[in-house]
Amino acid sequence: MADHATVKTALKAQVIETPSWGYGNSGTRFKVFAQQGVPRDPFEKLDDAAQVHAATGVAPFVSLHIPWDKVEDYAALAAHAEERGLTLGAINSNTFQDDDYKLGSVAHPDPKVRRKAVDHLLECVDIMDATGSRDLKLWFADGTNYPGQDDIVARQDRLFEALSEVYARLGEDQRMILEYKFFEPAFYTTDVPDWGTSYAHCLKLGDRARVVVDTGHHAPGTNIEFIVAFLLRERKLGAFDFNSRFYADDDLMVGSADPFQLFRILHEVAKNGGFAPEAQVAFMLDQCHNIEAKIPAVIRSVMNVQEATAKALLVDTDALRCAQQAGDVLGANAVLMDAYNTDVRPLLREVREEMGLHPDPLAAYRASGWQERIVAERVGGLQAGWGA
Ligand code: LRH
Ligand code: MN
Repeated sequence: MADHATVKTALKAQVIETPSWGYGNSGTRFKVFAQQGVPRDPFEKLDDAAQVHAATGVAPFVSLHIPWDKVEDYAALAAHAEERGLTLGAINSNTFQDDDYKLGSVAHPDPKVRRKAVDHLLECVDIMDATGSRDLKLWFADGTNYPGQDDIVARQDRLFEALSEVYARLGEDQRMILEYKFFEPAFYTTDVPDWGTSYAHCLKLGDRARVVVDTGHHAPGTNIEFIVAFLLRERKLGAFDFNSRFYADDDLMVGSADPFQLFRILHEVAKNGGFAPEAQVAFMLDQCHNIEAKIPAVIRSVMNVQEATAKALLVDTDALRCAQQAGDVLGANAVLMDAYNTDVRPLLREVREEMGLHPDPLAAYRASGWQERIVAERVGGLQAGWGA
């Protein structure tokens, strides 16, 4: 088993990025259930994200979504974050909520609509200049609903043309990370449906274009850890959007539906140097807390990533390699299962205490009184959601 001291050091250095929209109201097409105390603006979203970092010690980054997090002064927003021990992370574009984008955005048949979409992406890069963010995170809802609706190859040409213009605009320390999703809201073709399509475009764009693996965006039965291992080998894994699902893009708390899958994914990350700073992999959450209390849900999610990470780091890689070399199928599998079946909660409590934190982040949050405070103070105003 890997030595605990090394594992502890790695766990203390873990960096998880939480999504601003995870603190706002969200739901399904059937209903968005508003919750008391929800933020009314990006500043209050950061105040809540700061509670997650205060309780866990490993969530200093917050990703923004434009225009949901549009403000007059992004430098002031960055300063607000810094005062709370936070850093503004990836800037997420949004070309999926405007009426003009019914038939697509960057892949739309109409060049005027494509221009509008590219201008939004370029505006997001301007925002990155103001916030100091490294990553422009691109997810396109673009696709078609019926065979014949549009030309698959022509849409790829339009997509690549748009990506190329934006890539050329990036500063030398900035990256473009391209997310894929196999369906929804389009139900016949999606223009970036899988890792291969994203990877192919990123290869042609250049070194500062990488792939985003959203763990909820694969066809059932997809071996996500294979994709992760392959992209790490190619140094083309840019980021994770962690969440979990039982059926489709459920955006549930990471590790809640399939903790063994999360462990297998993080095992490949650990084994292939993905936790090393120089690998430049961003570990982000992309979730919606439709019925559960939002800040505790994010804290629980961070803890789930910590637990899966600890188990992955405890894999006895020497024993594993020996068993694999020897063709010892059961032996090799047993090495992995030993790590997975290890209760790492005591180790994580020690890590938190050594970081000067309460061993139980959820208990720490409850004791903070923050939940009662925001319910009492955040009365009136427009609660944040996917609308504004
Ligand atoms: C699309 C997605 C994407 C975000 C959105 C909030 O399903 O995963 O990452 O823009 O969720
Ligand atoms: Mn996502």
